[in-house]
Amino acid sequence: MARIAFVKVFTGLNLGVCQLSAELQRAGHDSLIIYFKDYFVAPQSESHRYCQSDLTGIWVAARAKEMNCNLFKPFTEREYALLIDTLREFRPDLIGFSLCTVPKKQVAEVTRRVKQAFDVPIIWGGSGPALEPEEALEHADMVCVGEGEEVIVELAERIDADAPLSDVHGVWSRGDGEVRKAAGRPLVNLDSIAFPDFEESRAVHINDDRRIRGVYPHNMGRQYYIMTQRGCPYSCSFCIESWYQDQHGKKESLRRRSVDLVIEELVLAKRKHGVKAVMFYDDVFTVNPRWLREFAPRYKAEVGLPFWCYTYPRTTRREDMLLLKDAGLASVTIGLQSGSEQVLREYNRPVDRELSIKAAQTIVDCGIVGFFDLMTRSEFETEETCRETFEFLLDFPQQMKTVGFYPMTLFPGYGYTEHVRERQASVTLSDRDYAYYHKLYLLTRTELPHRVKRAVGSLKVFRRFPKLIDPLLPKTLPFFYLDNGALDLDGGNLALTDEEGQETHVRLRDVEPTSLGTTGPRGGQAMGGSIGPM
Ligand code: B12
Ligand code: SF4
Repeated sequence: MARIAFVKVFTGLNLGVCQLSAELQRAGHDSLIIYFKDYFVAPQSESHRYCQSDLTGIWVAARAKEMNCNLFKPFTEREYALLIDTLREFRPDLIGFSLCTVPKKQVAEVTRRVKQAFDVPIIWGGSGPALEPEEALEHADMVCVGEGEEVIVELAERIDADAPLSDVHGVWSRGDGEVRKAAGRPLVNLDSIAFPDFEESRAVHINDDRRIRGVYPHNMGRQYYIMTQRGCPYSCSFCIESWYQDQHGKKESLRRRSVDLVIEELVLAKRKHGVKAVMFYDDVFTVNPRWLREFAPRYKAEVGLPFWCYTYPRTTRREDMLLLKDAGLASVTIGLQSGSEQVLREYNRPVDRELSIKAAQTIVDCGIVGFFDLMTRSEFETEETCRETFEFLLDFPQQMKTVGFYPMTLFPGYGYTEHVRERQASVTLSDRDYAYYHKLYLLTRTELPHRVKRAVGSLKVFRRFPKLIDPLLPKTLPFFYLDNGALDLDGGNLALTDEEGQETHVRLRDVEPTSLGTTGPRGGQAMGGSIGPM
C-alpha cells in the first residue's frame, strides 16, 4: 500500500486533489490532503498590506470599487514546521502538489522547503503545470500533464512494486538534465472515476500558524461542489477549455457522467456531509437536453436540494430551464463577457446580443434568479465598445444580477494570450475610464428609469467625475461567487458586501476552528470571469 500526500497551497480549487485521493483510496492506497494557507479578498487600497500572486485577480465590486482577490499573508516558519511535521507523521512515499498558474511561485517555494526535509519524489499536477510542464520541472521531479486519475494509481502501484516512476504515461520528468516526456494517455471515461474524497479524517488545514485536523474542505461550506462533465462545446480563446480542445480534440474532450452516478454521489453527499445546496461547476451545465431531461426528475425526487449552475446564451432553452427550475434550480449564471459583438469576436465567442438578451429573458420569465458574468479591462476594448456594452446592458433584462466584473487575465498557453501578442494589443483605457464604465454598467442594474440611466451616460460631468454616479448605485452587490456556505438562495444575496468594502474583507483567519466541520465556515475567495465561466 503506497502512501501519497497532496499539498494544496491555498484553499479552493480542491476538486482535483479530492478526486485523486479518492482514486487512491479505491485502489487500496493511503492518502492525505493538506490545505496550506488561505487566500482572501480586500479592497485594492489595502492590498499593499498583504502578499499577492503575480496574477492577482481583481474583482470590480459594489460601486465599482476594485478589490484584490488571491491575497495572502506571508508564509511563516511555524506554518512550514507544521507542514513538515504533518508530512512526517504521514510518512509519504510521494508528495503531490495541485495548482493552476496563479500560485506557481508560492508552490515553488513550498516545494523547495518540502524537498529540503524529505527524500521522496515530488509531482506537480493541475492546469498550471499542464500548461507549462517544463517550467514546473524546474521545481518538481515529475509533472502530470493531463488528467491524473489513472496516473496517480499507476504511480502508487509502481511505488509498491519498487518500479521506476519516470515512464508512467501522462508524466514528464527530469533526468540527467533532460526532460523525459512519457507518452500521453487517452482521456478518462468519467463513469469510471471514483466519487471525490471529502473524508474529514484525511484532510488537514494549516493557516495562521494553526493546524486543524479533520476538515471538510472548508471553502465549500454547506454547499457541495460537483462536476458532471468535462469539456465544453465552445472554444473561447481566454478559457482553458479551448486549450484542452487543442490537446485532445473538441469532440473527445466533452464527456458527461451518467445520471445514475451523479445522483448516487449527491445522495451520498447529502447523507454524509449534510450539504444544503449543490453547485454544479460544469463549464456549461445546460448542454445536452437529453441528459438534462433524464437528470431533472431524478434530482428532484432523490436529491431535492436547491442548486446553481452555469448556462450559455445558446443553450438556455425555455423548456429545459422550466424543467431544471422544477428540479430545484435556484439560480443560474450566464456568461456575457462583453456587450460588444466586435470584442466577443476577438475572444472567439461569436454570440449576438439578441441571443443573450433572449436567453436572459427566458431565465427571468422562468422565475429563476439570474446572474451574468462580464469581463472587463481587455486588450480589445475601446471607448466605443465600452459604450456598446453599456447600451447592451440597458437592453439586457434588469432583473439579471451581477456579483461584479473580472478583468481579462493573460494566462500562459491560452489562445487569447497568443492573439494579444500577435496583434501587439494592450489595454488602452485608463483606470479612470474603467471606473466610469464600470459604474455605468452597474447603473443599468438599478431600478432608475431608463432615461435617467441614459442621461447619466451622456452627461460630461459624470465622465469627468465618475464618483458622482455612486449615490445612484446600490451600496451592495450580491456575493454569489463567494464559496462560503452562506448562499441565500431565497434572494440570491449574501450579506457580505458594503459601501466601503471593509465588510467585504473575507478572511479565512476569522473562521473559528470549530466551524471547520461539516457545516463549514463563512469565508472563501472570489472568482469570476477569469476562471472561464460560460
Ligand atoms: C470549478 C473551478 C473553480 C472553483 C473551484 C471549486 C472547488 N471547490 O474546487 C472556484 C470557483 C473556487 C475556482 C476558483 C478559482 N479559479 Co477556477 N476553475 C474551476 C474549473 C471550472 C474546474 C476546475 C476543476 O475542479 N476541475 C475538475 C478537476 C478534477 O480537474 P483538475 O483540477 O484539472 O484536476 C485534474 C488534473 O488537472 C490532474 N491534477 C490536478 N492536480 C493534480 C495533482 C497531481 C499530483 C496530479 C498527479 C494530477 C493532478 O488530475 C485531476 C483529475 O484528472 C476550471 C476550468 C476547467 N474547466 O477546468 C477553472 C480554472 C481552474 N480556474 C481558474 C482560476 C484562475 C481560478 C481563480 C484563481 C480565480 C480567481 N481569480 O480567484 C480561483 C483560484 C482559487 C484557489 N484558491 O486556487 C483558471 C486557472 C487558469 C490558470 N491557467 O491558472 C481555470 C483553468 C479557468 C480558466 N480561466 O481557464 N475555480
Ligand atoms: S468560457 Fe465558457 S463557453 Fe467559453 S469555452 Fe470556456 S467554458 Fe466554454
